[in-house]
Amino acid sequence: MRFGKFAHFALGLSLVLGISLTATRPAQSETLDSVKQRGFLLCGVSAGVSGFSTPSADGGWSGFDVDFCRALAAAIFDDVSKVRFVPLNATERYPALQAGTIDVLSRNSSWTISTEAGLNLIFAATTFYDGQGFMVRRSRNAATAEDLANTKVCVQAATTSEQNAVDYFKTNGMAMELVARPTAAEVLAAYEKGACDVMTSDVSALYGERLKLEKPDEHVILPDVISKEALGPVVRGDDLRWFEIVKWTHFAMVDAEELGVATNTLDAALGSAKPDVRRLIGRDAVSAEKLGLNNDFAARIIRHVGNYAEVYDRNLGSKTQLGIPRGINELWSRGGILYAPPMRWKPQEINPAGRVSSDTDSCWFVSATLPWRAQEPCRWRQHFVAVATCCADDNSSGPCRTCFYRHSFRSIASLVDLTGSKTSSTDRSKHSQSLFPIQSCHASTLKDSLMSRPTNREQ
Ligand SMILES: N[C@@H](CCC(=O)N[C@@H](CS)C(=O)NCC(=O)O)C(=O)O
Repeated sequence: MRFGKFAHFALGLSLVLGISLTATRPAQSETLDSVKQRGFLLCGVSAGVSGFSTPSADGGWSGFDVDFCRALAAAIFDDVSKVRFVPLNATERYPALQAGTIDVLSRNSSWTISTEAGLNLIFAATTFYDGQGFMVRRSRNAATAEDLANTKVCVQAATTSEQNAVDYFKTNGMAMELVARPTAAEVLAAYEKGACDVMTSDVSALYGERLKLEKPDEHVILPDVISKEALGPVVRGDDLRWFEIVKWTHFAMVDAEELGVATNTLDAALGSAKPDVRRLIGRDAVSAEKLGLNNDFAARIIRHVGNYAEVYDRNLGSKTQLGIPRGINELWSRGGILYAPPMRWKPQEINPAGRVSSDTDSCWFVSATLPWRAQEPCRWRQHFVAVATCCADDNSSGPCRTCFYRHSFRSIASLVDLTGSKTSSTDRSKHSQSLFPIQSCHASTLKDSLMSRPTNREQ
């Protein structure tokens, strides 16, 4: 019995018996287990949208959506070849995901409430912010979409584009006739042979489709963008762990771009002392193991596929035929809306009273509680924690050898060491056996704070 069916059964039973079920997150991802068992990922892509997913003559695939599948394979297997691509048109895509034919859908799919609420699927992230546009023959002399009244509009069936087009013409009191076709190739063929005056789709897809026309220059994409299309990977709604794996695969790529970690800088990053870089690439504590991934999953993605910018530039950027400007898909820090939470420790894992957190199996945390007044440069908090990776003092990323679970300064000193700011043994003895809170700020600030803290604060 699939977990989904079990969940429905359990929910039904609980309603009948009046028992309330507390939602708990399974420790393992059922999808991840079956991917690992099978030995490769099954990734649904579009049958052929330039820049996003394009099959080549030798059976290979390339594109932005395809690379996302490869990033997942890298995260799971450390091997990008361990993925099979399943081409799906708009009508086929969601049933294929629901039926388990694919593990994830990475196919220019727009995030909608009906997909999530109605089909029990979840969008894990927005990997490309798009919008719908129109393509017309240059000879038509249309300057804006308002010039498209009384036209025949070609669109792919079972897409958000179909509904948006109807809405747009209705809202603007313009007559139109919709010409819907099941595949992208049929839509383009209908447009090319004159079965319609206009072709409408996501702007990114229009750029690619235009290149397939015999004379691309004879066609223009109008400046109007009539909708918001948040495109991203989709998973089944019954496997939250898998959802998190897919989501953090995207976040890792965006974080990597933001931190300047790319394929050609990864080796340098592996020796970096910067805490946020070290966490990203799994040198310091992250909780990826909880998801069933290795802590270095982001490093694997960056090594084999690249960060977000590398993937964008390779498939869609100014050096490609498509040349789609980053626009709103630029990082938030550069004026776009691409924003990923950083990889860092969860406050919930902070334990009171200097006890080791429940996470003893991976030995990530050393914690301490102390009422402490605000003090610069680290703003001490009432309850804070010294967080230390358990892997030996030598910064190795190998298996756990030492768990720094004692609330002694030795643990703290080890933390300082591991964040790259070397602390001498003399420093250690000065502060031995003290228990005090530490905020996870920069290694340098942290060290200063440790060294300048008042003594005799034993709690
Ligand atoms: N983003 C829209 C449109 C997606 C879509 O299917 N667009 C067409 C535009 S050409 C496409 O990708 N077709 C490729 C195919 O069917 O393989 C949606 O999610 O409904």
